[in-house]
Amino acid sequence: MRVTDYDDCWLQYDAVEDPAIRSSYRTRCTHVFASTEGPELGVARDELRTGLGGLLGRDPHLWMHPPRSVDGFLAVGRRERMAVVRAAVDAEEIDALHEEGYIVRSVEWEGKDCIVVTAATDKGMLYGVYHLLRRMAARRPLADVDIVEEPKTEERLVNHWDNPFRASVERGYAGTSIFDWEQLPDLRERYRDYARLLASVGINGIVLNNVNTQKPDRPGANPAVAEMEGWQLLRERNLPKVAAIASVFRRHGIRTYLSVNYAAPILAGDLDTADPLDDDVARWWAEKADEVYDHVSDFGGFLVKADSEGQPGPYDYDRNHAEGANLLGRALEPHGGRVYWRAFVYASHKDRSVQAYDTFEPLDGEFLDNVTVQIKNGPIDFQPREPISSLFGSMPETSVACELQITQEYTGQGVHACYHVPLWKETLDTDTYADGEGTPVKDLLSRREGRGLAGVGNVGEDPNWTGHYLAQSNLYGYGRLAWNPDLDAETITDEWVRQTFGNDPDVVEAVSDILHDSWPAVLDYTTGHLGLMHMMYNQDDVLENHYNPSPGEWPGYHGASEDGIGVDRSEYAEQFHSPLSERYASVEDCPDELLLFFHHLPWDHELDDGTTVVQRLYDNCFEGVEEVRSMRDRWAELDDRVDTARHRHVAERFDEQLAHAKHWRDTMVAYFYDHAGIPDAHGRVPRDD
Ligand code: GCV
Repeated sequence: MRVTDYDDCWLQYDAVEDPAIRSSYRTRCTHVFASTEGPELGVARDELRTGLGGLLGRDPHLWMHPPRSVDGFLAVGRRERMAVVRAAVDAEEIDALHEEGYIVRSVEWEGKDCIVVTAATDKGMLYGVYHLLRRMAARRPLADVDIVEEPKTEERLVNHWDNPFRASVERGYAGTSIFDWEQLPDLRERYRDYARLLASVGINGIVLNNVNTQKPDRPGANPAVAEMEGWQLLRERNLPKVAAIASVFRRHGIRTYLSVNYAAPILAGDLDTADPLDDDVARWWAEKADEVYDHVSDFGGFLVKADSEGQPGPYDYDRNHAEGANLLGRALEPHGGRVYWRAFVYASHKDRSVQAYDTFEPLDGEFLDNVTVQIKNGPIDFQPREPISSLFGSMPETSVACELQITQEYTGQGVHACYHVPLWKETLDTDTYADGEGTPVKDLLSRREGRGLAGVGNVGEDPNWTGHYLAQSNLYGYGRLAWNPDLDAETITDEWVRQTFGNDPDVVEAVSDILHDSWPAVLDYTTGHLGLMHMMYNQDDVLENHYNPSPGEWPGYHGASEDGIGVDRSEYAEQFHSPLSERYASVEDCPDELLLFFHHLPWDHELDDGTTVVQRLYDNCFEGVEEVRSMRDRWAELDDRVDTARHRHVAERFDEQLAHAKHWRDTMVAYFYDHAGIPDAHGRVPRDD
């Protein structure tokens, strides 16, 4: 049975308690003069009705003309249509504004205290309305507000790894997929609410289905499942379903995309090849694109995982990835569509880290303008921490997007608290030196069509959307960072906590601190905080995959042996621009947190502070558990400040996380001791329990 009673996440709109703030808000926002023309403005009006109704503690009055006999009002509309907007905003300001930008400004007009929200487009106004509501949720003043805001990136996508028809979500920890393909084109209320959540943080694209569009051909794979996989969405009979979902997201300023299978001409068509240089194949894709756009006129485009983990690709025909991607680019080009072509390609290569660069860097300049190469933040696979991908800054002639993982595949899944925003900030702020000093990753993603961010989504059918309540912060934070990668983590955290848990200063401080301590804790007990990779259990098709510790399983990733630990990835270091390449290649200069990613070092190698490698690993694993204990205790203290249901939910998970962190610690320290044979200086290892 589908759940219908679910959470509002950060769109709670709790009533303002402070009388002075409430009165100021009521003066300016009880009466709303809002345009009605476009679909996005309809959404904006609905959101204002809900949001202001909650915040003001009474229903707002919505007007089709400026209200008279009132002390003030909120105006949402175009400058050319509203005198009050003209009084607040110059024409040149609107002309200079990005099409998704907006202005929120207070103005005195005909003796009334007014706020205007305006933009060059309806979508911009919708974003402006969400900004205003966010500000009110944080109880910030409206009397002298003057905000001119534009996104820093053009493409801000959420990628769903949802498997249509099976309703499962690959690496999803929040229940089954929210997309009910059996019932579509019938729509669910949940689609609208999800679209609201995404639009409120500025997401403008959604990929509906998993990049794995076909069950890999491997022993144990269930052949019956292949009949129900995502490649089928391209079939004519399924396109009305796609169109129905797209109609909901469109109203919220979000374009719909599909993951497609490279062999679709064979699977969904009747060709016997998918060779990108074959004329029939090109014709098939062009006709398929026409068909898709007949159903979804503003369709965003295709996302492709090719030649990776069992998915087909151009290598099957001895073609390269530019030839592969451009085939789809040409088909989408007449419709204004875009191909997101993933750089996550690896196979039979001695070290996975170098392969994306080896594959794609030589192809720089060969991709069509409407092809974006989508690059994971790091070279391995969403580990708790990785260096940036060396492809950032190495493809100046190519549109690139950074793929981040919102879902917590390797960071505790649905159980552990792990706030990813600081992790993402680290990636986005890292200087690539591509154009000399001062070329951080985020600048390579900014303000050019086809560049931006893609986040692997974390929502599912759970009533709270994300499985773990605190994981809502990752969805929120992703959206906010995608809109503006310059935002600092603290600002994003503060916004989220206030909107989600209210403005009690003790709660804001405690929850913010917990979130900020959560990633370092996970790093400590899952990696020893020295850059180890893939210490997780790693058997496909089992629930605990990538959750439990299993360091002995894939030693190639972390290099533990009798003589030391870590992997010599000097070849990877060479792929960076100077001075990053030298910094990573040098044991002395490499930052501690990446040391064992780049170097194989003796267990007794001394770090800067005189601690040995093995001792630091022990210390950090123990420290990680204490950090979780502290987070759990701080959360427990909020029991009379947070509502019972949410408090209990998070408290239970902290109990589970603490037990699991101990399991991680004990497994890891035993493993290190087994290889190093060096006891802990504090007598904690070997353990006698
Ligand atoms: C969608 C990792 C994950 C897979 C995922 C893959 C990818 O290997 O474990 O579940 O597949 O990355 O990003 O394509």
